[in-house]
Amino acid sequence: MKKKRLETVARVLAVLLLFEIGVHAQSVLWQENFDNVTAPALPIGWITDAGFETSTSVEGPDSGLNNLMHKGATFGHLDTPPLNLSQVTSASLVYNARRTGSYNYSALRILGSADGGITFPYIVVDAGEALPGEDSEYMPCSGQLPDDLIGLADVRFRFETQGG
Ligand SMILES: [Ca+2]
Repeated sequence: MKKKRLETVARVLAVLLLFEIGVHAQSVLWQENFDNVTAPALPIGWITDAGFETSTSVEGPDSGLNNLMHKGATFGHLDTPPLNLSQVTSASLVYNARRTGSYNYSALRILGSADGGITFPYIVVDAGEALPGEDSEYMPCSGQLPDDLIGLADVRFRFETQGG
């Protein structure tokens, strides 16, 4: 019985937090800091399978108190609103992330959709590179957008996690 309770505590501590997600070309094309909604609500246009919510539990540097959170050992995904990349020739997805020690650094990957979120066949940031190797600190993460997403008018990104 005692052991089971310890496992539960470890899972509650498994937290992934993201703030200031943006797409950058030579300038910032799009950005979200999650500060214009009240936790646990997501901003308009973001779609999750209930695995993600916003939280004020750990403030991010220079991004206000509210941030995106995934907690626990469950699978989950979160899709961004549609983005218009028709005017760009190259771009990167840039974000800051923090994880607790029990949330595996390879649990998250970021996928891209060229059809408005119906399918996500493109890897933007692969598992093992989408979260900081070091836990308990916010760190910048990024991925170059694959050529197949450049110049399209209806692109979405999916944060897909196996949980911690
Ligand atoms: Ca924020």
